[in-house]
This record gives sequence, structure tokens and C-alpha cells, in this order.
Amino acid sequence: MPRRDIMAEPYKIKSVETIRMTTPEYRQRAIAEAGYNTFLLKSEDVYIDLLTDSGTNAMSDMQWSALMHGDEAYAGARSFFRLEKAVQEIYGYKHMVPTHQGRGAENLLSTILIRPGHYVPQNMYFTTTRAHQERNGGTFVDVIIDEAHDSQAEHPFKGNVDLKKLEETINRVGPQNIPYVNVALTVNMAGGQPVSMQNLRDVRKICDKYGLRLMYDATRAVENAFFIQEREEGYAGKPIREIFKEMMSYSDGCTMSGKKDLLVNIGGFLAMNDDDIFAQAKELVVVFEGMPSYGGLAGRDMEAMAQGCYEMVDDHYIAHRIYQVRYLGEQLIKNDVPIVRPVGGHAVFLDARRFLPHIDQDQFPSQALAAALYEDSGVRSMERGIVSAGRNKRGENNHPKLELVRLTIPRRVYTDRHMDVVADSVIDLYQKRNSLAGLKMVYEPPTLRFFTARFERLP
Ligand code: PM9
Repeated sequence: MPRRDIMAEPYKIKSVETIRMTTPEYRQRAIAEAGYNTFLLKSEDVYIDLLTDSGTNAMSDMQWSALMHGDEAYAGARSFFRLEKAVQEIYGYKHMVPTHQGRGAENLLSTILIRPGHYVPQNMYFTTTRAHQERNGGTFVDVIIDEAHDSQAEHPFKGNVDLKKLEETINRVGPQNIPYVNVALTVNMAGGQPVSMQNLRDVRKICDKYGLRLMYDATRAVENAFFIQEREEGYAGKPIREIFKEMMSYSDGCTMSGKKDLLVNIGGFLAMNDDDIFAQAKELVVVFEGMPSYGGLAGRDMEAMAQGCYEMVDDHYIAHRIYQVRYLGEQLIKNDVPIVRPVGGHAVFLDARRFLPHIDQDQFPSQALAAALYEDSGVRSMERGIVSAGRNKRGENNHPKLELVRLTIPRRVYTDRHMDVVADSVIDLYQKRNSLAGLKMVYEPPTLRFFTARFERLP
């Protein structure tokens, strides 16, 4: 058991994967060839991969052995029923439709419920979620509290919905034009910031008052449950599994990317209590994904997800996960590197506006910083700023207040020593920040441009 303040990994290592060391000259060439976009690097050229925590999890021995129990029947597979039971037990929803990943669930939900002229209030946008809302003619409305847009504002629940903004939105556009209120747990683009239980209850009350559905993006909801246990009155010492179930009980369903909380490499689901939405989701899933009993997944993937449902709510596992992210964040804070405060659930976010104040937002400071970090140490991170924010309906660049680089920690993959290497490189870079230059975009795809856009370095 942990003694004093030392928190070691609550697991031991059974299999290892060698990672490759490269030289600075090699990395300079590699990032230039990748158009200064870390998404376009080859993973074998990366030393520590903090691009994302999505699908990059290390599975447990129990998950690997569950793979062998995969029932690969085309229809009615045993593995589907095991996943359904796990979702019902842990999340508490009545129905579940598997999808190949989170955006598969977003596609189903948005196609079923959103019509042109609709508005979807949400606690900050997420890239793929908003893309599906817009594809179906909807408009995303940001109803997160103002503090979420300020990287330095210390607030225990920076992901909270601003109840006043939510009610004003409902009254402005009319409840009949709101197919559902969407609450993300935690809020990725705000820095992995949580939502309090009280806020979820309050949002539920407002939804009930206007007869609105409340859907969650439950992608990192276990991390959210940890922050409630740690910070909210009445939840200290309460098992994560109970807190998690209570959180879910205030909603009508969720979209879920299993590639995060569920500790797997692929998978997702759409869950709901409503029989009619379930019927429609089953009809639609066959068009996009596959039979409602596999939704684009192999039986073995559903087995691994089902096992992940139980492992993710283990109190020791989630405490260590959050601790490791914080361990990295605190090293940076100690060295005055500007990061989003407080440190969130899945990542440490560098504040590129403060890191590189000499680079204008239209010269992509976060993209430039992510490229420089790779060059410095082979650490791969991700831009979460003006490139990710895309363009508005008039075709102009959105200018988000947060201009960030995300150092995302995969679950159960790296040790604290890896975190030391990352911290060392970021601190070094901060000390020579004045030598970094901005970028110009030379290729821009029409949607979700951050994945494949290309850049050149400005002199
Ligand atoms: N998130 C991430 O790296 C992977 C794609 S974007 C680079 O953070 C939320 C809150 C997410 C998310 C994916 C999805 C989509 C929905 N909601 O990637 O389709 O963070 O499984 O999930 C990514 P899928």
C-alpha cells in the first residue's frame, strides 16, 4: 500500500515495447517532412508519444485474456451481451449500441436527433462532436463557465455549465429547437477540467423544467468522478464506482469513446434509456457500422471493453492516473512554465500564448511549439488552438481564447521517469523560447483540419 506521499503504479509490467532514440538532426528532417504537423509524423520516429490518450492505453492481462473469449459470430454474439451487461451495471443505462469509436456514436446521436435550425448547448466544443452537429444542420452553443476560457483561473470544476448561459440560450432559441443539452465529462478542450455533481444536478433540473434531454459525452467520465471524490463536499472516501453511477443517473444517455476511459485500443458506444431512440439507433447503426450486436467491432474488442468497464472504476487505478498527470504538471509549474491551471485529468496543457507571446495567433504558436518540442526531444504532443478550432460558417478562422499544446498521458503506458524526460525538455524549451518562430499554413483540408494540415516555418 502507498506510504507517505509516494504513489507508485498500481500494476507491474509483463510485456515491454522498445522505443527508438533519434538524433536532433533526424528529428529536424522528420518534422519538416511532416509539414510541422505532429499528426503526420511516423510513430517509430517518436520517443515519448503524448499525442493522445485515445486508443493508446496498455491493456491488462485480464483484458488480453478476455480477447480469447471473443465470440466472432455475425449476429447475437455472446461478447455483445457481456458488454451490454457491463454498461448496464457500471453506467446504469438501459440500452447500448456499440460503435467503432466515439465519433461513430456521435454520428448516430446527431443523425437521429439534430435537424437544420437546431442548437446544441454544450460545455465547450469538441472537434468531432461539433463536426457531427454541424453536418446535421445544428449549431453548437458554448455554455461553459467563463473561467474555462482563462488558462490561469483556478476553479475546482472549470468544466461546469454556466446555468445562466444555458437558460438564456434555451429562452433565446426556444426549447423546441434544442434536441438535447450535451455535457462533456471532463472537458477536453478546456484542459481536461471536471464538472461537479451539483452542476450536473442543476443542469438536470433545468432540462426537466424545459422538457429537454440531457446527453453526456462520457469519454473521460471516470476522471471526472475522481475530481468529485477529491474536491466536492460529501464525496471524500466514497467509491469511484458509486460516484460514477450517480453522475450518469442525471442523464438520459451518452456518447462514449472507449479508447479513453475503457482502457482499450478501439471501440465506443451510444447508450440511452429511451426505447424510441434505441430503436432508431439500431436501424441506423446497420447503415454506418454493422449489426446492432457488434457496431463495427470484433467480438474480442467488445470483450476487452467490457473488462475495461470494471477496471476503470478501480479507486487505486484512477488515483494513480490522475497523480501521474499532476506529477508532470507540477514539475512545469515549479519551473514557471505557463500551463492550464489546475492540472486536468488526462493531460498537461502548455499555454502557448504565454509561452510564445512574440508569435501572433495567426502564426500558429501552439503548432510551432509542438513541432519544436518534437525536435528538441522526440516528445510528440498535439496542437489545441487556432488550428483545431477551424473556421466559422463564414469561412473565417475561429480565434479561440485558449491556444494550447496538449501533453496527453496514455493510460498505464509510461513511467514517472518518462514524465521527467518530458518535463526536462519543456523546461529547456521555455528557457530558449525567444528563438522559436511561427508557421504559415500551406495546405488546409476542408474539415477537421488539424489532422492533416501542413505548415512551413516562418523566418
Ligand atoms: N478525442 C483526443 O485525442 C481523439 C481524436 S481528436 C485528436 O482527445 C471527446 C471528448 C474526445 C474524443 C476524441 C471524441 C471522439 C469524442 N469526445 O476519437 O472517435 O476527446 O473515439 O472519439 C481524441 P473517437
